[in-house]
Amino acid sequence: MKKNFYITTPIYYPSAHPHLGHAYCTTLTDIIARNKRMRGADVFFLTGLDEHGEKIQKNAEAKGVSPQEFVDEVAVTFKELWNKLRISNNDFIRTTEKRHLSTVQDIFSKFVKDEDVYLSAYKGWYCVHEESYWTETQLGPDHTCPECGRPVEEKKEEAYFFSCKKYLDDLLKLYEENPKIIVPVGRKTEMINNFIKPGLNDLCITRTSFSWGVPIKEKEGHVIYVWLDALTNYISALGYGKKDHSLFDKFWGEDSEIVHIIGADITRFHTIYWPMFLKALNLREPDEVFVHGLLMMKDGKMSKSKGNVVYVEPLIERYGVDAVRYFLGREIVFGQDGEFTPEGFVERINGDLANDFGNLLNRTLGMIGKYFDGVIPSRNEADFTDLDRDLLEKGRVAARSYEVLFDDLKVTESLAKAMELADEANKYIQERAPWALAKDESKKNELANVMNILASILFEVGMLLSPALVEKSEGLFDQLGLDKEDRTYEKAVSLSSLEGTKTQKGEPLFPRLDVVKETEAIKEMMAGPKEKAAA
Ligand code: ME8
Repeated sequence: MKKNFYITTPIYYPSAHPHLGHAYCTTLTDIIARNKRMRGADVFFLTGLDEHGEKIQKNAEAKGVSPQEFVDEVAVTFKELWNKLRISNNDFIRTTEKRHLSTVQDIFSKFVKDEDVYLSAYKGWYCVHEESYWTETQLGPDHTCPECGRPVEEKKEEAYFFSCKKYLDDLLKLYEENPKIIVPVGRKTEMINNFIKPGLNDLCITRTSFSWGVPIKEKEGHVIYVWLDALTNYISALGYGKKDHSLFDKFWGEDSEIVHIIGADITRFHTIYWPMFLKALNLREPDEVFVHGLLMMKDGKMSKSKGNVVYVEPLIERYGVDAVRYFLGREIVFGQDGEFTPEGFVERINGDLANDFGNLLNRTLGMIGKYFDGVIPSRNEADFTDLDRDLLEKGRVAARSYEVLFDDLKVTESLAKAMELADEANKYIQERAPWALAKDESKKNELANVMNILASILFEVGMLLSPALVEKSEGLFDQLGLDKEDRTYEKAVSLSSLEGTKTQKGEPLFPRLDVVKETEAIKEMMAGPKEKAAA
């Protein structure tokens, strides 16, 4: 693990209230950022909004407000949601900010000077919704957008183009040399087969038919076409090209690990054009572009335009932020598409959090209370049995696998690993049967060992889950009676003895949900008037 770690989400379009799909990407990125911080990395986590473009301009017109007023209003809803979800981003970039705008203009000017761009005319099939031009061969049936299925329109206008041909060899070399540049690898094959093999066209990077964008200095009437504007956020936020570029030097330098987390819908822009722009700027590429899957509903991708979105606020209100965060991290394998269902949500919370995790906590603290007046007893290795040694060893192995999995961005598997350890500890309770040991005075030492080991394992499980369970992990540490300064990753995974600590058994952290009632409640949220639910 490198010391400096830079991680980003896509910058979302503030075209409407954010939904669970946006929350999915931001939460997963947050879980990774928190994991790396907890393990000692110096992390910079960026998210933000992509505020220009024809779609935003049209939405604002429809609402009778200026585009700036429109995005200002929606920006608040994104920021509020990230607060509610306890997102720990270090910065929030908006592409209408001056710090970003001037960087985009400077980059375009450099491209002009270096002859990376040229003026021409663009003729093609354009999808207003996706803000993408498509070639004839890429179109869906009856001239529809291959991404969203809407009809496309034929357009011709004067435009600047970025010369992709100039950087194609570099891109292919990058694909060869860095297997992580597109993860999962299947997405790379898609890029090669769908876009590169058919012949990569140069990329249109200015437009003249709408005005809501970054104006270029070189020619009246041209604004930067969204993707050059949007992708630049990853470096403008760090101060690239500015007087104070210390953050840029630190987090875009060779000593930094750079990871972009994106959804499958925007892979092309991040893994073809972005590396080319960076090459043209003589800048290093990211280490990894991780493509997560999409949250689907029974009728397809969750999206505002399909009218099937699930809003996050009512879920947080009813089940708490950690239930939502844990569900998102654990239920849908990071990197694959997944379906949101009310049943899946309730089962996941009950099965993992109320049963496995909650039971371990309640039983352990209950027994420490009953047998040792709530004070964690000491351990005596001379009286260890194989089962004791075995559980401690499993705890050590779990921490190591968890780290390897996390560094591979296998977030779902890492959380599952932590939960497996909770399962092991529950099994251990059954096998060691402390209630039987308690009846035998000669087994007092063994009973103390069991309780001591369980407390250490519980501490570890809580720590491993803490990037997802940001509030309840603290609740668990409170109940274990740990001082604030002792709540460190190193201490937790060292599994050292917590003897003498006074535990404070409290309310169950995750009460069991009534399956029928809660499934209905979530269905109600999904069916209810959407705007009201989101308000
Ligand atoms: O594409 N499931 O913005 P956007 C999972 N501004 N993730 C989803 C999702 C779903 N149903 N719906 C959206 C843009 N997302 C550009 C990005 S980046 C330089 C510019 C997430 O508002 C997913 O991460 O359409 C997807 O890539 C992103 O939101 C797209 O957000």
